Amino acid sequence: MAPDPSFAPTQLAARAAYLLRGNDLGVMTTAAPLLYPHMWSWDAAFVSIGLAPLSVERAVVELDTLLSAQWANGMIPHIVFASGVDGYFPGPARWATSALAADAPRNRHTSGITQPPVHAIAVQRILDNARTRGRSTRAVAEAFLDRRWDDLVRWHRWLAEARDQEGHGRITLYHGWESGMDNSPRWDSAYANVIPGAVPEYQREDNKINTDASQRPSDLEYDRYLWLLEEMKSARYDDQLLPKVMSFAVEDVFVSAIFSVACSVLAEIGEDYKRPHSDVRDLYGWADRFRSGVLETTDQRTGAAKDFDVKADKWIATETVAQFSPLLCGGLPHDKERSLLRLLDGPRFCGHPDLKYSLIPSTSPVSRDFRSREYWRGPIWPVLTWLFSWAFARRGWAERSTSLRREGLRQASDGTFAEYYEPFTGEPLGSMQQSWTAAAVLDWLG
Ligand code: 9WN
Repeated sequence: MAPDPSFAPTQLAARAAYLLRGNDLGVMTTAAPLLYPHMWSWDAAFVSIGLAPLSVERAVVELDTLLSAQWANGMIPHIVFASGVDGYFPGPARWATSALAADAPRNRHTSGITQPPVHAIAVQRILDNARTRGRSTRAVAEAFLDRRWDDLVRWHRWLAEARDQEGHGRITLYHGWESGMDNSPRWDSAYANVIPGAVPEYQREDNKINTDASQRPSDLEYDRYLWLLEEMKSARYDDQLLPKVMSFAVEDVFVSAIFSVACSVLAEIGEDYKRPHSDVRDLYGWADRFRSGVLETTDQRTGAAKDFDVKADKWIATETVAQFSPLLCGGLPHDKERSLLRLLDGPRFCGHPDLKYSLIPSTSPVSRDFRSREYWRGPIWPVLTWLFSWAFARRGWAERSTSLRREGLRQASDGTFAEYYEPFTGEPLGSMQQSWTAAAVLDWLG
């Protein structure tokens, strides 16, 4: 058998840069060339992190494009559609946001849901990169912050208000796609209560591009995804009506932890760049509220976090990466945090003896929900590796951060820039040439 190809760091970085260039449509980078030919919200944030070491100017353009599609209520939509590009379903006609939603932008086509709020992290990485450059590049980054500060705060305010109407300190999602982990076992019980009504006829595009059915969600899952769109459309995407009409509503602990840390990051930027005190105060307030919301979900013994099914009024405990949410935002008492780190290092996750790389699988290999190749039910996502390695560095855990980076780079050295990887064999799965995988590599190697 031929040995696996393995690219040296400089070659790998060059290929990653070349990939992002290839996926660049001008002012937006597609999430992937075939499977995802538009701009996705959290993908765009990660893409700008990868672009920053190459060109701060281009990284800023990416976030500007995304923010120019922000809704009037403050929501950053999960997809900004590239003009005149087909090949993804559901597209603009199915979402019909321009026609139905009072808050949707008039000059751009977007979806009607949101995605995890990692954008402040991207802004911080852009500013970090800019500080190492000359004056004109620093000025570009600072002008971006001047131009977009209010939009970024509006985005966070919308999450804190419209998506936590009860003040639990946890973000409510009305669609599994909003979690970014579409068909994770985390959502199985909540989806079981989504009974699709008359879903208008549709044709999937994703399974024409990725023809291996074991790697993508099933048709029944798609019926449910599409039914939720019909429910949202019946409420004209109105924030106040969604809690009443939606048959899927969950408090996502992972998104809540990301939100908490993103609020802290944005508040720190606000302090450094002398933004209004009231904004900084609100941001720190949300960081605390959502950190408490995350901590409230944790298991007494292990420190593992849970999601909450709002419709069924019950906690959802699954053996997935979401258990480790408190490690992102911090705040666990010392002994509980040590237990959670032991769980992370142990045989149920990174220490599983059969893993090819010591990385965090999306679902624990020992869970009965585990599927080694199936979307969000087992494979390893490089972008999540990046997120944890960034968070661990922020927490001051240099060794842990370096170890994730090292293993993440070993996994990515096959040069496919796959969307996700089979945990035992390291086989690249899903879309190849995925932009955020290249971005993670560029940040690691930058
Ligand atoms: C639906 C683009 C996106 C990611 C998500 C990932 C997948 C879309 C899909 O691709 O979701 O939004 O069609 O499967 O789950 O995290 O942002 O890369």
